[in-house]
Amino acid sequence: MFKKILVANRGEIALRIQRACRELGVKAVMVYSEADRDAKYVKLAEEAVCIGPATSALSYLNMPAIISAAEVTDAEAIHPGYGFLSENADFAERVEKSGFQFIGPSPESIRTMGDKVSAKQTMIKAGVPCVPGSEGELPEDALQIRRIAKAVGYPVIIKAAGGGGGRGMRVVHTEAALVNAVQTTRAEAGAAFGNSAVYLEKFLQNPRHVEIQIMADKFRNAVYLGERDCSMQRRHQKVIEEAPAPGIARKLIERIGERCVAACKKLGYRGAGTFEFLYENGEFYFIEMNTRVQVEHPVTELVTGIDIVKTQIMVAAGEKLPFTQRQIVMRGHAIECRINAEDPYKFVPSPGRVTMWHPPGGPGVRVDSHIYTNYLVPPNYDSMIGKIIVHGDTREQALARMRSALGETVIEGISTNVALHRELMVDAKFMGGGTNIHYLEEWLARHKR
Ligand code: MV4
Repeated sequence: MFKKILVANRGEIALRIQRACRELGVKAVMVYSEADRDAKYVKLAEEAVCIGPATSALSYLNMPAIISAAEVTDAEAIHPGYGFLSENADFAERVEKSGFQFIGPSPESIRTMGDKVSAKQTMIKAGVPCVPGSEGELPEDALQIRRIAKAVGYPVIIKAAGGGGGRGMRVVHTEAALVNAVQTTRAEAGAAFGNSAVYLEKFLQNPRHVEIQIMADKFRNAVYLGERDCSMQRRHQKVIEEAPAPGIARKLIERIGERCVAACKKLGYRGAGTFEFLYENGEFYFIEMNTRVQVEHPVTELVTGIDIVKTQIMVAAGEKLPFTQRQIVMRGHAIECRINAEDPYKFVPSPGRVTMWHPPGGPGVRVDSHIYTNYLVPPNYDSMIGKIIVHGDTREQALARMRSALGETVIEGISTNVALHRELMVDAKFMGGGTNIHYLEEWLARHKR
């Protein structure tokens, strides 16, 4: 096991990784920007290094500053968390070339999955079901583009190979609009991602977003840790996640999970990973793979009892996966509410001083947050200030525990979305389970204030 690792992130995930290190007996070096000097995990750290000013580009995205911090503190490995440099293949490569272990997959795996065309081609070859579409990048020729779209059937969606997470996409309903849409998406993609390659898929109108968590070691052992339903989202920002996905047959999850595991083994993938699928009419369609730990990993931890962050560190250190697929048992139901510092109606960020923080507690309640009473939420970063996660024997019990937890939660001094969560937890459709990716935005339109 490593003696010391460097945590190249901030906020709740920095605290989460620090906690995993403490449990493993690994020293954690925290890095921080000038805006995060007073962060809880910095105060709690045995070692912390300032890596630059508040602006992310000069601190949390500053590769030389982070690698230097690892050098001066004698860390052996770097955990990138999520966001920032976590899916940057060049960073992973520079970390390894500097003699550190990157806590994540190989730069090659990150690069393959970062290009959505190569990711999809890899999954098709590995037997993972994908959305029907252009096999690979779209050609230049207008006639050929029309032929592909006609074969797939309208509506279709044009996506940038360099995009992902909802960036660089365009839905096309008619042949008349097709070639123009392809040209526009290409131009935007070239400007935004430095890669003008685009691909085409059948556009699914009312899918759910269901993802499979996998873990793999350096010896081609891989397991899946069940699924998460992340359909409750607004503008591609997830708001509520849960595990398992309501109403999907276990047999089907097992079949898809086994396909994901087979793909990981074929690829020689290591570390944590997430296969994102659209689920519609009883079928799974792969869309993207994330090569990092995800915000919503705690719901999987609660239903499996497995510590995903600890396991990431163990497999990066060269240990074998400490469990087999047969040993993984899913128990009960978990729900996560993301708590954001934002205006509850306009959704604009609401940074500032937290004058009072009273977190919820009790059986089956987990709070992952770095905030404290008197903490100043900086305006420079994502507005998520923490997560409330609950576990129960059934979905109904988890919902009841979440209602109770949200009822206890006090955050004063800033605006948050806690009241929105309270309303959603008593919404009849959400309580029924299985709402699709459009449900939250439709709900918000109905409840306009
Ligand atoms: C799609 C789709 C419908 N059909 N692909 C958006 C984020 C990116 N990961 C992929 N996205 C979508 N791809 C096909 N072929 C609908 C979406 C989509 C979406 C997906 C997951 C969660 C929320 C979403 C919101 C809008 C659109």
